[in-house]
Amino acid sequence: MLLSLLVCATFVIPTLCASAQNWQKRSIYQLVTDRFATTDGSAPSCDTSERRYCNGTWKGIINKLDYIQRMGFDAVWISPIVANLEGPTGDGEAYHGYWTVDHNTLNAHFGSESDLKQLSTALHARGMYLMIDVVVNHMAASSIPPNYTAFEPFDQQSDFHPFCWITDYSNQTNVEQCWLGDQNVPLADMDTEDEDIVNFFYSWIQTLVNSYGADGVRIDTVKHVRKDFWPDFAQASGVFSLGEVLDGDIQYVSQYTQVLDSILDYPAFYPLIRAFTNTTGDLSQLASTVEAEQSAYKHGVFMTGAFLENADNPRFQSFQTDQALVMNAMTWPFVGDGIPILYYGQEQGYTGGNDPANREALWLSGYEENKPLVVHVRTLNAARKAAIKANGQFIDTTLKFLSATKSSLAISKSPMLTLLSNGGSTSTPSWNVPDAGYAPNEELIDVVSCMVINANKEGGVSVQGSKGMPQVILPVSIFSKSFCTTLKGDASTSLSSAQGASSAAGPLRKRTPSWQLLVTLLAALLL
Ligand code: ABC
Ligand code: CA
Repeated sequence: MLLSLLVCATFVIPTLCASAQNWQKRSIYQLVTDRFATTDGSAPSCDTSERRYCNGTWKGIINKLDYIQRMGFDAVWISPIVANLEGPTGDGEAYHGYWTVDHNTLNAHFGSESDLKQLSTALHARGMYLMIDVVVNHMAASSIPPNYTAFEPFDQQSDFHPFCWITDYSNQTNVEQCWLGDQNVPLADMDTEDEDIVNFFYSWIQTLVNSYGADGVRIDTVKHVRKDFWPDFAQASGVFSLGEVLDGDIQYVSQYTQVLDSILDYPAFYPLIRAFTNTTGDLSQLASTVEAEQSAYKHGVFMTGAFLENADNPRFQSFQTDQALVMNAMTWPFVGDGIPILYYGQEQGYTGGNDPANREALWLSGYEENKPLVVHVRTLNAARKAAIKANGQFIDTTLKFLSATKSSLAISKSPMLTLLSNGGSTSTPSWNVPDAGYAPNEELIDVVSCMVINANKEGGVSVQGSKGMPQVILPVSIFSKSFCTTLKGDASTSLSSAQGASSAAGPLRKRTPSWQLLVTLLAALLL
């Protein structure tokens, strides 16, 4: 682990001193600050194609933490926080936050220093973690050559690699030392070989994390900076690091598992999308990719951040809106070995395609909490927490594919058995999993449908799916039927009988669904 508890003790803002292991038990909600919530709760129009600021703020996030927490998330990844290029460019405004011009000042569009500190404090008060997104690789300009004097603190041309576009991704020197961006917004590539610059960034990240009480850092453009820059950077941050290595190649990505705590699971992302985008997709390719990752990455169980959507790729529903396929695909990040990450808006069924269309304002959804996908996310988070609580080894035991065909997967991560298929909502998939590992005749529940089923005499599972839906199966002893139906928003059952939540509050009366109780219940599962 790169984590240092000593640094943690010196934080200006009290943190939860999150270890990498603690992060692994978490579930992350990723949001674009400008698009998540406004300070006063208003819902201004926000045309993504205009690429302008839409007025989301850190205060706005504070006011909507209930919404995030009620889905069962216990960590929030916010978009980059420092001052960016101002004004319109040929590529729009810097509402996403990745166009740094001043490392030492916050982006005033999102609020004040005090607002960001309050966000951190509010998260910690709920036992939730804050992950900040940081960019080291480049600073953004609006011309070539850039007006270097606009940059802070690096205002000399010599602070940057000489201008050249990245043109050859097979040439690592080109990837590391040439520039990203385009003619409109060239991303001037920092000279991360220069000792002063390196030292600046090591001390900068320590100060940034300490000042705002961050519990983790998501690191941008990791593959664009030499690998040996990163271990000391991660160490200096003093917190958990999650790197973005945007590449589908396992061998390539695996090199970075040596230098950071975790990386985003891009190698599984591409086969995941292909598997569920239509009924002809191949689920066995997803399985073989994951098996290859398990053997290629450090320690075999190296941590990844598992995701279906993010700010750089078209949303899943821009390809496919069949809800059975959507729900199968959405299930994946929550039932595997990685830390589940959900990109805001996915739960509201957003359908935006390529950047900038995939950065819709969430306030336009009304933050509706009874939609099927919100319920699905709440269920998946609760199922994962119940499994973690029931099996002390859940996090450290790698998943196994008990069967993998083109159209179906049976994934075992004890005590959870997940059955996925890509036949779509008109299909009735069936699974026969003889070696599921349950006790003979054990009473089980599919937490997606809340149907109770029984293992057979050998502890195997034979079930038929309905309407192409995924099944996430747990023993009833850790996830009761009444708990399951409560999660769906059905208030007609009593919470008090929910196993796995025996210390939760008393019965919930008919037609009085209490989110407070549900939160208590989810919190009980967390502990
Ligand atoms: C803006 C506009 C876009 C326009 C673009 C040219 O300019 O909004 O509409 O298309 C930020 C903003 C973006 C902005 C960019 C550039 O800056 O968010 O809106 O785009 O100004 C990170 C962040 C990302 C951020 C930046 C920049 C970096 O997550 O949000 O973007 O700070 C590369 C980097 C990666 C970076 C990504 C945007 O570009 O490596 O870190 N993301 C190949 C390459 C990748 C490359 C990718 C996309 O193409 O290998 O390195 O990512 O260009 C797989 C292969 C992969 C392959 C993919 C496409 O296919 O295995 O290797 O990736 O099968
Ligand atoms: Ca670089």
